[in-house]
Amino acid sequence: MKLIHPLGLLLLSFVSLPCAVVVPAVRADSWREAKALVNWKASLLSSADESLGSWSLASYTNLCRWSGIMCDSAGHVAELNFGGTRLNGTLDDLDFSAFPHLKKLMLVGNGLHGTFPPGIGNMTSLVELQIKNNPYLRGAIPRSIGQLRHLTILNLEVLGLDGTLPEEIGNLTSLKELTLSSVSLIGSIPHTIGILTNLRWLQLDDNNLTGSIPGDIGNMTELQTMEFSYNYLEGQLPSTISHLIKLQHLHLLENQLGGHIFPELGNSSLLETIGIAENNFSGPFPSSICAGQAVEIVFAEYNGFTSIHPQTFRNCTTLQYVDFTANNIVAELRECFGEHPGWLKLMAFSQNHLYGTLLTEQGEVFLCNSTDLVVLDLSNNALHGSVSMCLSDMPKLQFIDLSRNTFNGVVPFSCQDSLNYLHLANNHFRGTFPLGLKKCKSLITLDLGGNHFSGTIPSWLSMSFPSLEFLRLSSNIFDGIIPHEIFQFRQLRLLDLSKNMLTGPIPDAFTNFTGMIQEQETSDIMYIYHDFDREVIEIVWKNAGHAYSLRKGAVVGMDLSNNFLSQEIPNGLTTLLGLRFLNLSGNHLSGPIPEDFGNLVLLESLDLSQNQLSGGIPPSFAALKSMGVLNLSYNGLSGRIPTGSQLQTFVDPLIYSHNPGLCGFPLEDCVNSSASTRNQVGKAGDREILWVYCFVAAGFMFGFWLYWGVFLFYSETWRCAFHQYVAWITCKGR
Ligand SMILES: *[C@@H]1O[C@H](CO)[C@@H](O)[C@H](O)[C@H]1NC(C)=O
Ligand SMILES: *[C@@H]1O[C@H](CO)[C@@H](O)[C@H](O)[C@H]1NC(C)=O
Ligand SMILES: *[C@@H]1O[C@H](CO)[C@@H](O)[C@H](O)[C@H]1NC(C)=O
Ligand SMILES: *[C@@H]1O[C@H](CO)[C@@H](O)[C@H](O)[C@H]1NC(C)=O
Ligand SMILES: *[C@@H]1O[C@H](CO)[C@@H](O)[C@H](O)[C@H]1NC(C)=O
Ligand SMILES: *[C@@H]1O[C@H](CO)[C@@H](O)[C@H](O)[C@H]1NC(C)=O
Ligand SMILES: *[C@@H]1O[C@H](CO)[C@@H](O)[C@H](O)[C@H]1NC(C)=O
Ligand SMILES: *[C@@H]1O[C@H](CO)[C@@H](O)[C@H](O)[C@H]1NC(C)=O
Ligand SMILES: *[C@@H]1O[C@H](CO)[C@@H](O)[C@H](O)[C@H]1NC(C)=O
Ligand SMILES: *[C@@H]1O[C@H](CO)[C@@H](O)[C@H](O)[C@H]1NC(C)=O
Ligand SMILES: *[C@@H]1O[C@H](CO)[C@@H](O)[C@H](O)[C@H]1NC(C)=O
Ligand SMILES: CC(=O)N[C@H]1CO[C@H](CO)[C@@H](O)[C@@H]1O
Repeated sequence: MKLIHPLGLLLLSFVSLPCAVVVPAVRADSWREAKALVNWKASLLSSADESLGSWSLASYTNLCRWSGIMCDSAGHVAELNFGGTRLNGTLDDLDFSAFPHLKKLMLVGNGLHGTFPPGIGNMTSLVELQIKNNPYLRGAIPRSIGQLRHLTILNLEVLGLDGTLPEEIGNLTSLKELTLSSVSLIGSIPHTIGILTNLRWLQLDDNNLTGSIPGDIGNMTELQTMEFSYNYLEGQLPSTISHLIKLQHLHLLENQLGGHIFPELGNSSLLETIGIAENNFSGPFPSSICAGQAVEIVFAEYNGFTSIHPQTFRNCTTLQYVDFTANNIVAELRECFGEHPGWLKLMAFSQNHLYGTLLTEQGEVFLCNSTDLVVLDLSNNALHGSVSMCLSDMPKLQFIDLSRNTFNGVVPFSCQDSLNYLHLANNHFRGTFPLGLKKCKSLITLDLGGNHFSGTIPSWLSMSFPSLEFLRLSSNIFDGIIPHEIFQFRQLRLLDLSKNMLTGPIPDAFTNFTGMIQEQETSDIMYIYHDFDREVIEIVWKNAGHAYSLRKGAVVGMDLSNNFLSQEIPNGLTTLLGLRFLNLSGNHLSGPIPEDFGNLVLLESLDLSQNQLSGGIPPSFAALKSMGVLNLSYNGLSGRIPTGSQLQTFVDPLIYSHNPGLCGFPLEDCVNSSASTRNQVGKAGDREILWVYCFVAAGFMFGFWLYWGVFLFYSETWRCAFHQYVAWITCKGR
């Protein structure tokens, strides 16, 4: 190739003689550009060849038609665009200085490795530089980047860099968009960033940036979006941010920022989003936050705010999403939101100290005007009083969590088809199972645990809630039997009826109970809004309570403990192969443990303690390879504890205690104990012993009647004769 080229150039120069002044100059540039590209191509691994097939020096006059290349009107390479092309190599052999006219360079998802090339600063005409999704591209952003004075868009995302953001970034005074997301930047944000007064978009999220946000940031008066989330930024928010009168979106989620928020933050009449969640902000939340009348989103969860001024949200007609979960806010509910807050798709104030009731002084529910409400989370506060009907008038409501307050009275409300999650746990609700819920056809979770509900568990639940996955009715005073229809839920994966007063057998009707048959790896729970993931349910397994995120998906379990359930453990239970935990402790269950228990290979926690189970531990127990917690104590079990690698890890003899007939590791060895010989004989042996006892008893009865019957029923002479006969035998024996 190299040999052909001068000849070709010579030939071409002759042919196009009239244009000899201009064209050879362009051709010479083309030659240089083509050569740089072909040299680079040669350095790439073979897999790149196909996509760059058109690149060859022989066709350098066609350079502008090579794949990934666009030329300007003068025929210079103006754009290199390798979106999605697998290049599989480094940028080391690309001569950047060969492209003095390049305006745009795009390298997206190319499998590039090696280091970020300093030579990139030679492309001094660049207007747009985007290098994205090349996670093995290492090194640092070079200082030479400051030479790209015409750059208006710099977009580096998902790269494996580890350097700081160089001060020279401040030289790029034409920049309008600067995105450096997920590129592992370390160090602090250079104050020179404040020089970029034309910048509209500044995104530095998901890096390892430390230090404080420089006050110079207030000089960037064109800024509309500031995204610094997911870093380690600390210190106070500089008050100069209030100079950013065009700011619309402020995202500072998950940093270590602290102190008070200055009141002027709300002055901007364009500010829509305030994302300050998961920091260490404290003090009162500024009352003027809505002064600009544009705020739609306030994500302030997981901070240390102590109060919300009563006026704060009253005039916030634009507000839609408000999340103050897990702060220290002490406030009266209605004082905080006004009598009729019309906003809100999302209202999340869980884990604060809100007090008061949901009712207004006129006895109306203060929330009734919020017909757009999607999420209402007031759990873990100090609210009281009754809960009203109007929740059923909210056609978009998907999530209600009022758990862990002191609400009382009956649950009068019904719901719309929209409702997926209903959490009313740990309050003082009473009355029978709320009939109004019959209409909640779309429920995925129903948690009524820890209240004073009474009466029977209705048989219509599985009919009315066809999509239910999580049902928790524990710690109430439900009585009566467990209706067999409970096992007609097709998607149920958590059933917790523990700590009630249920009687009768566990129904053996599992054929339609398909939700527990399979392992549930992931959850198909949809996000209600972008990252709201507070769908939590309290479960007890492995002897401890957990606030379990439904999003984790994997939990499949049944807890029927602490009731008055009787009769045998149904065999059908052993078909629920997805079970991760099963707790039947504290009932009156009797009979043997089903032989096929070993089928439940995913079982991690099994508690059958405090029942009247008898017989042996089935040998199939040795197959329960996932088991981490086992408790069989306080039963009437007997025989040898099966051996199996997993069972050998249960060294605590207390899990078998109060079963007088059990032996083997970790209890006493079966061979030496008297219990063992009897047990090894097994059931047949037991039957023999029973026969022996019967014969002995029968023999005794026979003898008894033979002796005393004579006295009772026969004549005096016979009695005497009999006595003499016995005496004679006795004497003769001596
Ligand atoms: C890149 O090249 C290496 C080494 O030849 C090869 O193992 C790898 O599969 C290639 N990757 C791609 C995405 O082509
Ligand atoms: C290109 O950039 C490198 C590194 O910044 C530099 O050493 C080299 O002199 C530059 N070449 C040209 C032709 O500008
Ligand atoms: C960034 O922080 C994460 C987590 O702290 C760490 O694993 C990673 O190595 C850090 N990256 C750099 C480039 O320092
Ligand atoms: C920002 O503005 C202030 C006050 O006008 C000035 O003192 C400071 O040097 C500026 N910062 C930058 C980085 O331009
Ligand atoms: C910003 O708001 C505060 C009160 O919230 C007000 O006193 C101040 O004048 C406002 N500043 C500007 C520049 O609008
Ligand atoms: C959070 O702020 C408080 C003071 O408001 C301070 O005592 C505490 O150390 C801070 N925590 C962190 C992790 O910075
Ligand atoms: C709320 O709006 C009313 C009526 O427009 C006004 O009188 C009041 O001052 C406003 N309150 C706040 C805190 O802005
Ligand atoms: C809210 O609802 C009440 C009655 O339910 C009504 O009187 C009031 O006008 C409504 N307010 C708004 C702002 O819609
Ligand atoms: C399973 O569901 C079918 C159809 O709904 C029903 O006919 C059948 O009786 C159910 N079986 C059990 C054991 O509940
Ligand atoms: C079974 O439930 C009881 C309470 O009903 C609880 O105390 C026990 O720890 C649970 N067992 C396991 C293994 O979690
Ligand atoms: C087993 O269950 C009994 C009764 O339910 C309980 O008292 C005991 O603490 C439990 N033991 C273990 C080791 O979990
Ligand atoms: C020409 C120019 O503005 N150069 C500046 C580039 O950035 C560095 C570091 O901030 C400055 O020292 C230069 O003056």
